[in-house]
Amino acid sequence: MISHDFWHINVFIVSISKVHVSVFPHRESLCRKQTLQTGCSGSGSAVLFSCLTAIIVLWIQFNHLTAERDQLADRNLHQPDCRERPVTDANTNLVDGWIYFSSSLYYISTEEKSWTESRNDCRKRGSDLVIINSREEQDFINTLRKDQWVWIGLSDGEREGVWKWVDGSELITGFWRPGEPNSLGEEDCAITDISSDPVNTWNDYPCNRQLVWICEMRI
Ligand SMILES: [Ca+2]
Ligand SMILES: [Ca+2]
Ligand SMILES: [Ca+2]
Repeated sequence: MISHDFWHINVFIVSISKVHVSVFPHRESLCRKQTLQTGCSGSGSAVLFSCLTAIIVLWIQFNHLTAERDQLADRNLHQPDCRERPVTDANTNLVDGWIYFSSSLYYISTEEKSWTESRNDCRKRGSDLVIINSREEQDFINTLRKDQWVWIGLSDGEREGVWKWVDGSELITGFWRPGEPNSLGEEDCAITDISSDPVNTWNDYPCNRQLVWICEMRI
C-alpha cells in the first residue's frame, strides 16, 4: 500500500517539477536542486512524510512562481512598446529639426527660397508646405517663426482670388491681415507676416521672393 502511494506521489512530484521548470526555464537548475533536496527518501511512514513535505514545498513554490509570472506579464502589458512608438516624439526627428505639435511635425528652414522652391524642399523631406487648419495651429506657427516672414502652403496661382492649400482643398476661413489679400501687382502666394494683430497675420505676396518656409508632415 505504501509503495503504491509512494509511486503516485513521485509521479505527482515529477509533474509539478515539470510545470515548475516550464514557468521559469532559467530557474531549471535551481528547481532541480530544490527538488532533489526536498524529494522522497527513507522508508515506510518516514517515506510518506518526506514525500508529503516535498509536495507541500513544491506546491507553495509553484503558486509563488505562477503569481510572479502573472505580475511580470501584467507589467509588460502596460509597458510602451518602443517598436510601436510613433515618430511624433522620436528624438531623431527633433535632432533633424522637426518639431511636434498636435499630430504633425514641422520644419522651419534656415535658408530662403521662392514659394515653389520652398515647396519642393518640403516634398523632398516627405512633407509639404504647412496647411493651417485651426486657430491653435495659427498660434503655433506664429510662435515657431519668431517674427520672420514665412511661406505657408496657400496660393491663388491657379485662379485669381480662389485660395487653395497645397493639398488641393479650398480655403474656407483664414487669418488675413486687415486689407489682405490685396493682390498688389502679382501676389499669388501666402505668407504669415509681421502684424500688430497677433492672430491675423496672412498676406498675399509675390511668389518669387526669397523667404523662409515651414513644412508640415501629418502623422
Ligand atoms: Ca495643418
Ligand atoms: Ca493673387
Ligand atoms: Ca498682399
